[in-house]
Amino acid sequence: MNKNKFLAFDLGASSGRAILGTLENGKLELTEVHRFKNQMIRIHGSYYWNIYSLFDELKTGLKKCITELNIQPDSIGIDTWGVDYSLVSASGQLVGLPFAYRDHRTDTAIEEFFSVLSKKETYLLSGIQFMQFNTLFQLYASKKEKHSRLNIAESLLFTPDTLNYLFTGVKKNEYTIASTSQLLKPGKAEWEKKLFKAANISEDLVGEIVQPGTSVGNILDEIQDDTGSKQIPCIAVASHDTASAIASVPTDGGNWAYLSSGTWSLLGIESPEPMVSEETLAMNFTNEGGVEGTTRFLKNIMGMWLIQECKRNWDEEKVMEWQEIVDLSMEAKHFKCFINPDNSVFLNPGNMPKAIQEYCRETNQPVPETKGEIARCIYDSLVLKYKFTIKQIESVTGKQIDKLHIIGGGANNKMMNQLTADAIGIPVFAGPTEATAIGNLMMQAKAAGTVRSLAEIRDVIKNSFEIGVYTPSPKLDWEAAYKKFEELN
Ligand code: LFR
Repeated sequence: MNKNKFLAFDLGASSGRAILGTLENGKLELTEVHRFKNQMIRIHGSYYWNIYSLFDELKTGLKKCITELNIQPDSIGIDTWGVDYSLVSASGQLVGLPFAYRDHRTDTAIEEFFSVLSKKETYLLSGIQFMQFNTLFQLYASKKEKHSRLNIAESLLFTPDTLNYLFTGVKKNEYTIASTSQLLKPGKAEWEKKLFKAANISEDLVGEIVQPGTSVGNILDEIQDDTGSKQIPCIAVASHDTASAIASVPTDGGNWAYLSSGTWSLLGIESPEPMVSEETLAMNFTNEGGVEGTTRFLKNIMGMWLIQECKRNWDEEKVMEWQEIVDLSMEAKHFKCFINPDNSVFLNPGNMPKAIQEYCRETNQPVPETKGEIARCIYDSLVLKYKFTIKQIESVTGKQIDKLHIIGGGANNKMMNQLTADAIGIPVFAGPTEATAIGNLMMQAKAAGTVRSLAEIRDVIKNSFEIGVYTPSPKLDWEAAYKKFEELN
Protein backbone atom coordinates (compact mmCIF):
# COMPACT_ATOMS: atom_id res chain seq x y z
CA MET A 1 0.00 0.00 0.00
CA ASN A 2 1.11 3.54 -0.74
CA LYS A 3 1.48 6.17 1.90
CA ASN A 4 -1.59 8.42 1.83
CA LYS A 5 -2.18 11.64 3.72
CA PHE A 6 -5.68 12.93 4.22
CA LEU A 7 -6.99 15.91 6.14
CA ALA A 8 -10.25 15.55 8.07
CA PHE A 9 -12.23 18.51 9.31
CA ASP A 10 -14.51 17.37 12.10
CA LEU A 11 -16.90 19.98 13.44
CA GLY A 12 -18.86 19.47 16.62
CA ALA A 13 -21.28 21.73 18.42
CA SER A 14 -18.60 22.81 20.90
CA SER A 15 -15.32 22.41 19.01
CA GLY A 16 -13.81 21.78 15.63
CA ARG A 17 -10.60 20.07 14.55
CA ALA A 18 -8.38 19.48 11.61
CA ILE A 19 -6.79 16.04 11.86
CA LEU A 20 -4.20 14.67 9.53
CA GLY A 21 -4.36 10.96 8.88
CA THR A 22 -1.36 9.09 7.51
CA LEU A 23 -2.24 5.70 6.11
CA GLU A 24 0.59 3.31 5.43
CA ASN A 25 0.71 -0.48 5.27
CA GLY A 26 -2.84 -0.80 6.56
CA LYS A 27 -2.17 1.39 9.60
CA LEU A 28 -3.62 4.82 10.27
CA GLU A 29 -1.84 7.45 12.34
CA LEU A 30 -3.43 10.70 13.49
CA THR A 31 -1.91 14.13 14.01
CA GLU A 32 -4.01 16.95 15.35
CA VAL A 33 -3.24 20.00 13.21
CA HIS A 34 -5.69 22.56 14.47
CA ARG A 35 -8.40 22.82 17.13
CA PHE A 36 -10.84 25.64 17.69
CA LYS A 37 -13.91 26.49 19.67
CA ASN A 38 -17.37 26.46 18.19
CA GLN A 39 -20.47 27.90 19.80
CA MET A 40 -23.88 29.17 18.86
CA ILE A 41 -24.25 32.90 18.73
CA ARG A 42 -27.38 34.55 20.03
CA ILE A 43 -28.66 37.49 17.99
CA HIS A 44 -31.93 39.15 18.92
CA GLY A 45 -33.04 36.04 20.76
CA SER A 46 -32.28 33.56 17.93
CA TYR A 47 -29.39 31.09 17.84
CA TYR A 48 -27.07 30.80 14.83
CA TRP A 49 -23.77 29.23 13.73
CA ASN A 50 -21.04 31.52 12.53
CA ILE A 51 -20.45 29.60 9.30
CA TYR A 52 -17.99 32.19 7.96
CA SER A 53 -15.72 31.88 10.96
CA LEU A 54 -15.94 28.07 10.78
CA PHE A 55 -14.90 28.25 7.12
CA ASP A 56 -12.00 30.47 8.09
CA GLU A 57 -10.89 28.01 10.80
CA LEU A 58 -10.93 25.17 8.26
CA LYS A 59 -8.72 27.18 5.94
CA THR A 60 -6.40 27.86 8.87
CA GLY A 61 -6.29 24.09 9.46
CA LEU A 62 -5.31 23.41 5.85
CA LYS A 63 -2.73 26.19 5.91
CA LYS A 64 -1.16 24.91 9.15
CA CYS A 65 -0.93 21.42 7.70
CA ILE A 66 1.02 22.78 4.76
CA THR A 67 3.16 25.42 6.43
CA GLU A 68 3.76 23.94 9.90
CA LEU A 69 3.84 20.20 9.14
CA ASN A 70 5.09 20.69 5.61
CA ILE A 71 2.51 18.24 4.33
CA GLN A 72 0.29 18.56 1.27
CA PRO A 73 -2.75 16.36 1.92
CA ASP A 74 -4.09 14.18 -0.92
CA SER A 75 -7.64 15.36 -0.20
CA ILE A 76 -9.85 16.97 2.43
CA GLY A 77 -13.18 15.87 3.90
CA ILE A 78 -15.65 17.64 6.17
CA ASP A 79 -18.13 16.23 8.68
CA THR A 80 -20.43 18.07 11.08
CA TRP A 81 -23.46 17.60 13.35
CA GLY A 82 -26.78 16.92 11.61
CA VAL A 83 -29.98 18.71 10.57
CA ASP A 84 -28.72 22.31 10.19
CA TYR A 85 -28.56 23.97 6.80
CA SER A 86 -27.65 27.15 4.95
CA LEU A 87 -29.67 28.74 2.20
CA VAL A 88 -27.97 29.93 -0.99
CA SER A 89 -29.34 32.62 -3.29
CA ALA A 90 -29.58 32.33 -7.08
CA SER A 91 -26.43 34.42 -7.39
CA GLY A 92 -24.51 32.01 -5.19
CA GLN A 93 -24.24 33.88 -1.86
CA LEU A 94 -25.18 32.35 1.47
CA VAL A 95 -28.37 33.94 2.70
CA GLY A 96 -27.37 34.99 6.22
CA LEU A 97 -26.12 32.87 9.06
CA PRO A 98 -27.62 29.39 9.39
CA PHE A 99 -29.84 28.76 12.41
CA ALA A 100 -28.49 26.49 15.12
CA TYR A 101 -30.67 23.50 15.93
CA ARG A 102 -31.20 24.55 19.54
CA ASP A 103 -32.88 27.75 18.40
CA HIS A 104 -36.27 28.09 20.08
CA ARG A 105 -38.32 28.79 16.95
CA THR A 106 -39.12 25.07 16.70
CA ASP A 107 -40.33 24.69 20.31
CA THR A 108 -43.95 24.20 19.21
CA ALA A 109 -43.35 23.28 15.56
CA ILE A 110 -43.78 19.51 15.82
CA GLU A 111 -47.29 19.59 17.26
CA GLU A 112 -48.35 22.24 14.74
CA PHE A 113 -46.90 20.23 11.87
CA PHE A 114 -49.01 17.23 12.89
CA SER A 115 -52.13 19.23 12.11
CA VAL A 116 -50.94 19.19 8.47
CA LEU A 117 -49.57 15.63 8.34
CA SER A 118 -50.16 13.09 11.10
CA LYS A 119 -47.36 11.88 13.33
CA LYS A 120 -47.75 8.34 12.08
CA GLU A 121 -47.70 9.29 8.42
CA THR A 122 -44.68 11.55 8.89
CA TYR A 123 -42.82 8.70 10.58
CA LEU A 124 -43.79 6.07 8.03
CA LEU A 125 -42.73 8.35 5.18
CA SER A 126 -39.34 9.20 6.67
CA GLY A 127 -38.43 6.59 9.32
CA ILE A 128 -36.82 9.40 11.33
CA GLN A 129 -37.23 9.94 15.07
CA PHE A 130 -39.08 13.05 16.16
CA MET A 131 -36.82 15.77 17.42
CA GLN A 132 -38.08 19.30 17.28
CA PHE A 133 -34.98 20.48 15.46
CA ASN A 134 -35.15 18.15 12.45
CA THR A 135 -34.72 20.14 9.23
CA LEU A 136 -38.32 19.40 8.33
CA PHE A 137 -39.57 21.25 11.41
CA GLN A 138 -36.97 24.01 11.14
CA LEU A 139 -38.15 24.76 7.61
CA TYR A 140 -41.78 24.53 8.63
CA ALA A 141 -41.21 26.96 11.51
CA SER A 142 -39.26 29.41 9.33
CA LYS A 143 -41.96 29.30 6.69
CA LYS A 144 -44.64 29.95 9.31
CA GLU A 145 -42.66 32.88 10.62
CA LYS A 146 -42.43 34.15 7.03
CA HIS A 147 -38.63 34.40 7.02
CA SER A 148 -37.85 36.43 3.92
CA ARG A 149 -34.60 34.53 3.41
CA LEU A 150 -36.72 31.61 2.18
CA ASN A 151 -38.02 33.75 -0.67
CA ILE A 152 -34.58 34.44 -2.06
CA ALA A 153 -33.15 30.99 -1.47
CA GLU A 154 -32.46 28.89 -4.50
CA SER A 155 -30.79 25.99 -2.76
CA LEU A 156 -30.47 24.36 0.61
CA LEU A 157 -27.16 22.91 1.70
CA PHE A 158 -26.61 21.06 4.98
CA THR A 159 -23.68 22.29 7.09
CA PRO A 160 -20.99 20.04 5.56
CA ASP A 161 -22.47 20.59 2.08
CA THR A 162 -22.19 24.33 2.74
CA LEU A 163 -18.53 24.11 3.70
CA ASN A 164 -17.85 21.84 0.71
CA TYR A 165 -19.48 24.51 -1.43
CA LEU A 166 -17.33 27.28 0.06
CA PHE A 167 -14.25 25.18 -0.66
CA THR A 168 -15.18 24.08 -4.18
CA GLY A 169 -18.01 26.21 -5.55
CA VAL A 170 -19.98 22.97 -6.10
CA LYS A 171 -23.40 22.45 -4.50
CA LYS A 172 -24.18 18.85 -3.60
CA ASN A 173 -26.27 17.19 -0.87
CA GLU A 174 -24.46 14.25 0.68
CA TYR A 175 -26.59 11.25 1.63
CA THR A 176 -25.82 10.64 5.34
CA ILE A 177 -26.30 14.27 6.32
CA ALA A 178 -29.42 14.59 4.15
CA SER A 179 -30.86 11.57 5.97
CA THR A 180 -30.96 13.52 9.24
CA SER A 181 -33.36 16.07 7.74
CA GLN A 182 -36.53 13.93 7.89
CA LEU A 183 -37.03 14.78 4.22
CA LEU A 184 -35.81 11.52 2.68
CA LYS A 185 -37.57 8.19 2.22
CA PRO A 186 -36.39 5.58 4.76
CA GLY A 187 -33.11 4.01 3.74
CA LYS A 188 -33.12 5.74 0.34
CA ALA A 189 -31.25 8.62 -1.23
CA GLU A 190 -34.55 10.01 -2.45
CA TRP A 191 -36.39 13.11 -1.34
CA GLU A 192 -39.96 12.54 -0.14
CA LYS A 193 -42.18 15.03 -1.98
CA LYS A 194 -45.06 14.70 0.48
CA LEU A 195 -42.89 15.99 3.32
CA PHE A 196 -41.82 19.07 1.38
CA LYS A 197 -45.44 19.71 0.53
CA ALA A 198 -46.55 19.38 4.15
CA ALA A 199 -43.88 21.86 5.24
CA ASN A 200 -44.94 24.15 2.39
CA ILE A 201 -41.38 24.17 1.07
CA SER A 202 -40.27 23.88 -2.53
CA GLU A 203 -38.55 20.65 -3.43
CA ASP A 204 -36.42 22.65 -5.86
CA LEU A 205 -34.35 23.79 -2.87
CA VAL A 206 -32.59 20.45 -2.71
CA GLY A 207 -30.52 18.78 -5.35
CA GLU A 208 -28.68 15.70 -6.37
CA ILE A 209 -27.71 13.41 -3.52
CA VAL A 210 -24.19 12.01 -3.57
CA GLN A 211 -23.01 8.93 -1.72
CA PRO A 212 -20.18 9.13 0.83
CA GLY A 213 -16.79 8.54 -0.71
CA THR A 214 -17.34 10.61 -3.86
CA SER A 215 -15.51 13.78 -4.84
CA VAL A 216 -17.47 17.03 -4.69
CA GLY A 217 -14.87 18.84 -6.77
CA ASN A 218 -11.41 20.36 -6.50
CA ILE A 219 -10.75 23.17 -4.04
CA LEU A 220 -10.95 26.63 -5.56
CA ASP A 221 -7.90 28.53 -6.79
CA GLU A 222 -8.47 31.23 -4.18
CA ILE A 223 -8.23 28.61 -1.43
CA GLN A 224 -5.01 27.34 -2.92
CA ASP A 225 -3.74 30.94 -2.84
CA ASP A 226 -4.85 31.46 0.77
CA THR A 227 -3.43 28.19 2.10
CA GLY A 228 -0.59 27.19 -0.19
CA SER A 229 -2.41 23.97 -1.02
CA LYS A 230 -2.10 22.19 -4.33
CA GLN A 231 -5.22 21.46 -6.33
CA ILE A 232 -6.80 18.61 -4.37
CA PRO A 233 -10.27 17.12 -4.23
CA CYS A 234 -12.77 17.81 -1.49
CA ILE A 235 -14.40 14.47 -0.76
CA ALA A 236 -17.99 14.10 0.37
CA VAL A 237 -17.24 11.76 3.27
CA ALA A 238 -19.96 10.30 5.49
CA SER A 239 -20.47 13.94 6.29
CA HIS A 240 -22.85 13.47 9.21
CA ASP A 241 -20.47 13.11 12.15
CA THR A 242 -22.39 10.19 13.63
CA ALA A 243 -22.25 8.32 10.32
CA SER A 244 -18.47 8.80 10.20
CA ALA A 245 -18.17 7.65 13.80
CA ILE A 246 -20.16 4.49 13.21
CA ALA A 247 -18.12 3.65 10.13
CA SER A 248 -15.14 3.36 12.47
CA VAL A 249 -16.58 0.96 15.05
CA PRO A 250 -13.86 -1.71 15.41
CA THR A 251 -16.34 -4.59 15.34
CA ASP A 252 -15.38 -8.20 14.89
CA GLY A 253 -18.96 -9.36 14.41
CA GLY A 254 -21.60 -10.72 16.74
CA ASN A 255 -24.62 -8.82 17.96
CA TRP A 256 -22.97 -5.56 18.71
CA ALA A 257 -24.41 -2.15 19.44
CA TYR A 258 -22.63 1.19 19.46
CA LEU A 259 -22.75 4.25 21.61
CA SER A 260 -21.27 7.28 19.90
CA SER A 261 -20.58 9.43 22.91
CA GLY A 262 -20.05 13.18 22.71
CA THR A 263 -22.37 16.15 23.09
CA TRP A 264 -25.03 13.58 22.18
CA SER A 265 -25.12 9.91 23.06
CA LEU A 266 -26.19 8.05 19.94
CA LEU A 267 -27.05 4.48 20.79
CA GLY A 268 -28.04 1.93 18.19
CA ILE A 269 -27.19 -0.82 15.78
CA GLU A 270 -26.06 -1.02 12.18
CA SER A 271 -28.90 -2.57 10.26
CA PRO A 272 -28.95 -3.85 6.67
CA GLU A 273 -32.30 -2.12 6.18
CA PRO A 274 -34.55 0.44 7.85
CA MET A 275 -36.96 -0.74 10.55
CA VAL A 276 -40.04 1.43 10.41
CA SER A 277 -43.13 0.23 12.24
CA GLU A 278 -45.67 1.35 14.81
CA GLU A 279 -43.42 -0.20 17.44
CA THR A 280 -40.34 1.80 16.37
CA LEU A 281 -42.54 4.88 16.12
CA ALA A 282 -43.76 4.37 19.69
CA MET A 283 -40.13 4.08 20.83
CA ASN A 284 -39.08 6.97 18.57
CA PHE A 285 -36.16 5.21 16.89
CA THR A 286 -34.51 6.72 13.86
CA ASN A 287 -33.26 5.18 10.62
CA GLU A 288 -30.50 7.42 9.37
CA GLY A 289 -28.38 6.64 6.35
CA GLY A 290 -25.00 4.99 6.79
CA VAL A 291 -22.17 4.07 4.44
CA GLU A 292 -22.54 1.27 1.90
CA GLY A 293 -26.31 1.25 2.15
CA THR A 294 -26.43 0.46 5.88
CA THR A 295 -29.02 2.00 8.14
CA ARG A 296 -28.19 3.65 11.44
CA PHE A 297 -31.02 2.41 13.60
CA LEU A 298 -30.49 4.47 16.73
CA LYS A 299 -31.79 6.86 19.26
CA ASN A 300 -30.52 10.26 20.36
CA ILE A 301 -29.91 10.46 24.09
CA MET A 302 -29.15 13.88 25.52
CA GLY A 303 -25.55 12.84 26.33
CA MET A 304 -22.64 14.89 27.62
CA TRP A 305 -24.47 18.12 26.75
CA LEU A 306 -26.01 17.84 30.22
CA ILE A 307 -22.64 17.90 31.92
CA GLN A 308 -21.08 20.34 29.41
CA GLU A 309 -23.81 22.81 30.21
CA CYS A 310 -23.34 22.36 33.97
CA LYS A 311 -19.63 22.95 33.49
CA ARG A 312 -20.34 26.11 31.51
CA ASN A 313 -22.42 27.33 34.43
CA TRP A 314 -19.93 26.29 37.12
CA ASP A 315 -17.01 27.76 35.17
CA GLU A 316 -18.51 31.22 35.65
CA GLU A 317 -17.48 30.93 39.30
CA LYS A 318 -14.20 29.08 38.79
CA VAL A 319 -13.01 27.16 35.72
CA MET A 320 -13.08 23.41 36.40
CA GLU A 321 -11.24 20.48 34.86
CA TRP A 322 -13.36 17.62 33.49
CA GLN A 323 -11.61 15.19 35.83
CA GLU A 324 -12.52 17.39 38.79
CA ILE A 325 -16.19 16.97 37.92
CA VAL A 326 -15.80 13.21 37.61
CA ASP A 327 -13.96 13.13 40.97
CA LEU A 328 -16.66 15.16 42.71
CA SER A 329 -19.31 12.86 41.29
CA MET A 330 -17.44 9.85 42.66
CA GLU A 331 -17.59 11.29 46.17
CA ALA A 332 -21.38 11.74 45.91
CA LYS A 333 -23.85 8.98 46.77
CA HIS A 334 -25.29 7.02 43.86
CA PHE A 335 -29.00 6.87 43.05
CA LYS A 336 -30.16 9.79 45.20
CA CYS A 337 -32.24 11.02 42.26
CA PHE A 338 -32.60 10.51 38.51
CA ILE A 339 -33.59 12.50 35.47
CA ASN A 340 -34.93 11.38 32.14
CA PRO A 341 -32.07 12.91 30.12
CA ASP A 342 -34.32 13.27 27.08
CA ASN A 343 -36.95 15.45 28.69
CA SER A 344 -37.27 18.53 26.47
CA VAL A 345 -36.60 20.84 29.42
CA PHE A 346 -32.93 19.86 29.06
CA LEU A 347 -32.61 20.78 25.36
CA ASN A 348 -31.48 24.35 25.96
CA PRO A 349 -32.49 25.53 29.43
CA GLY A 350 -29.82 28.21 29.85
CA ASN A 351 -29.10 27.14 33.43
CA MET A 352 -28.63 23.37 33.42
CA PRO A 353 -27.91 22.78 37.14
CA LYS A 354 -31.09 24.66 38.01
CA ALA A 355 -33.12 22.75 35.39
CA ILE A 356 -31.96 19.45 36.92
CA GLN A 357 -32.82 20.58 40.44
CA GLU A 358 -36.27 21.73 39.34
CA TYR A 359 -36.89 18.46 37.54
CA CYS A 360 -36.06 16.46 40.69
CA ARG A 361 -38.28 18.70 42.81
CA GLU A 362 -41.17 18.36 40.40
CA THR A 363 -40.83 14.59 40.23
CA ASN A 364 -40.87 14.40 44.06
CA GLN A 365 -37.30 13.21 44.43
CA PRO A 366 -34.56 14.48 46.73
CA VAL A 367 -32.98 17.55 45.12
CA PRO A 368 -29.24 17.29 44.29
CA GLU A 369 -27.51 20.21 46.01
CA THR A 370 -23.78 20.00 45.33
CA LYS A 371 -21.90 19.92 42.02
CA GLY A 372 -20.92 16.33 42.77
CA GLU A 373 -24.53 15.32 43.42
CA ILE A 374 -25.74 16.96 40.22
CA ALA A 375 -22.99 15.30 38.17
CA ARG A 376 -23.74 11.96 39.88
CA CYS A 377 -27.40 12.29 38.94
CA ILE A 378 -26.48 12.99 35.30
CA TYR A 379 -24.00 10.13 34.97
CA ASP A 380 -26.26 7.55 36.65
CA SER A 381 -29.26 8.65 34.61
CA LEU A 382 -27.33 8.44 31.34
CA VAL A 383 -26.13 4.94 32.12
CA LEU A 384 -29.68 3.89 32.96
CA LYS A 385 -30.93 5.42 29.73
CA TYR A 386 -28.37 3.32 27.86
CA LYS A 387 -29.77 0.21 29.56
CA PHE A 388 -33.32 1.29 28.72
CA THR A 389 -32.45 1.85 25.05
CA ILE A 390 -30.60 -1.45 24.66
CA LYS A 391 -33.65 -3.25 26.01
CA GLN A 392 -35.79 -1.46 23.43
CA ILE A 393 -33.47 -2.49 20.59
CA GLU A 394 -33.58 -6.08 21.81
CA SER A 395 -37.35 -6.02 21.87
CA VAL A 396 -37.58 -4.63 18.30
CA THR A 397 -35.04 -7.05 16.82
CA GLY A 398 -35.77 -10.06 19.01
CA LYS A 399 -31.99 -10.51 19.43
CA GLN A 400 -29.82 -10.01 22.47
CA ILE A 401 -27.05 -7.48 22.22
CA ASP A 402 -23.81 -9.10 23.38
CA LYS A 403 -21.36 -6.19 23.35
CA LEU A 404 -21.38 -2.43 23.31
CA HIS A 405 -18.76 -0.33 21.50
CA ILE A 406 -18.36 3.13 22.98
CA ILE A 407 -16.69 5.46 20.50
CA GLY A 408 -16.00 9.20 20.48
CA GLY A 409 -14.71 11.55 23.16
CA GLY A 410 -17.01 10.08 25.81
CA ALA A 411 -15.01 6.82 25.65
CA ASN A 412 -12.26 8.66 27.55
CA ASN A 413 -14.45 8.60 30.67
CA LYS A 414 -13.31 5.37 32.35
CA MET A 415 -15.76 5.75 35.21
CA MET A 416 -18.67 5.89 32.76
CA ASN A 417 -17.36 2.96 30.70
CA GLN A 418 -17.24 0.74 33.78
CA LEU A 419 -20.62 1.88 35.12
CA THR A 420 -22.14 1.24 31.70
CA ALA A 421 -20.76 -2.31 31.61
CA ASP A 422 -22.02 -2.89 35.17
CA ALA A 423 -25.51 -1.56 34.43
CA ILE A 424 -26.06 -3.31 31.09
CA GLY A 425 -24.37 -6.55 32.08
CA ILE A 426 -22.36 -7.07 28.87
CA PRO A 427 -18.77 -6.15 27.94
CA VAL A 428 -18.01 -2.62 26.85
CA PHE A 429 -15.27 -1.91 24.30
CA ALA A 430 -14.04 1.68 24.51
CA GLY A 431 -12.46 3.51 21.60
CA PRO A 432 -11.36 4.88 19.31
CA THR A 433 -12.03 8.27 20.85
CA GLU A 434 -11.39 10.07 17.55
CA ALA A 435 -13.93 7.84 15.79
CA THR A 436 -15.52 10.63 13.79
CA ALA A 437 -12.29 12.00 12.34
CA ILE A 438 -11.14 8.44 11.65
CA GLY A 439 -14.35 7.61 9.76
CA ASN A 440 -13.90 10.81 7.80
CA LEU A 441 -10.28 9.96 6.92
CA MET A 442 -11.13 6.39 5.95
CA MET A 443 -13.88 7.49 3.56
CA GLN A 444 -11.26 9.68 1.91
CA ALA A 445 -9.08 6.58 1.70
CA LYS A 446 -11.98 4.75 0.07
CA ALA A 447 -12.42 7.57 -2.44
CA ALA A 448 -8.68 7.31 -3.21
CA GLY A 449 -9.05 3.57 -3.77
CA THR A 450 -6.68 2.67 -0.91
CA VAL A 451 -9.41 0.64 0.81
CA ARG A 452 -12.36 -0.90 -0.95
CA SER A 453 -15.06 -1.55 1.63
CA LEU A 454 -16.43 -0.82 5.08
CA ALA A 455 -15.02 -4.16 6.22
CA GLU A 456 -11.52 -3.11 5.07
CA ILE A 457 -11.96 0.27 6.75
CA ARG A 458 -12.71 -1.48 10.04
CA ASP A 459 -9.73 -3.82 9.62
CA VAL A 460 -7.43 -0.79 9.35
CA ILE A 461 -9.01 0.71 12.48
CA LYS A 462 -8.62 -2.52 14.49
CA ASN A 463 -5.02 -2.65 13.36
CA SER A 464 -4.33 0.97 14.36
CA PHE A 465 -5.97 1.83 17.70
CA GLU A 466 -5.99 0.48 21.26
CA ILE A 467 -9.41 -0.55 22.47
CA GLY A 468 -10.21 -0.65 26.21
CA VAL A 469 -12.24 -3.56 27.56
CA TYR A 470 -14.62 -3.25 30.52
CA THR A 471 -16.31 -6.35 31.85
CA PRO A 472 -19.35 -6.09 34.10
CA SER A 473 -18.61 -6.31 37.84
CA PRO A 474 -21.50 -4.46 39.45
CA LYS A 475 -21.01 -3.13 42.97
CA LEU A 476 -24.36 -1.35 43.04
CA ASP A 477 -27.94 -2.50 42.74
CA TRP A 478 -28.56 -1.38 39.16
CA GLU A 479 -31.79 -3.36 38.86
CA ALA A 480 -33.39 -1.48 41.76
CA ALA A 481 -32.16 1.82 40.34
CA TYR A 482 -33.52 0.90 36.94
CA LYS A 483 -37.01 0.31 38.36
CA LYS A 484 -37.08 3.84 39.76
CA PHE A 485 -35.57 5.33 36.60
CA GLU A 486 -38.09 3.56 34.35
CA GLU A 487 -40.94 5.45 35.97
CA LEU A 488 -39.57 8.72 34.65
CA ASN A 489 -39.69 7.57 31.01
C1 LFR B 1 -24.15 14.52 16.96
C2 LFR B 1 -25.32 14.89 16.07
C3 LFR B 1 -26.46 13.91 16.15
C4 LFR B 1 -27.59 14.78 15.72
C5 LFR B 1 -27.29 16.03 16.50
C6 LFR B 1 -27.92 17.27 16.02
O1 LFR B 1 -23.14 15.46 16.87
O2 LFR B 1 -24.91 14.98 14.73
O3 LFR B 1 -26.33 12.75 15.38
O4 LFR B 1 -28.86 14.27 15.98
O5 LFR B 1 -25.88 16.12 16.47
O6 LFR B 1 -27.56 17.55 14.72
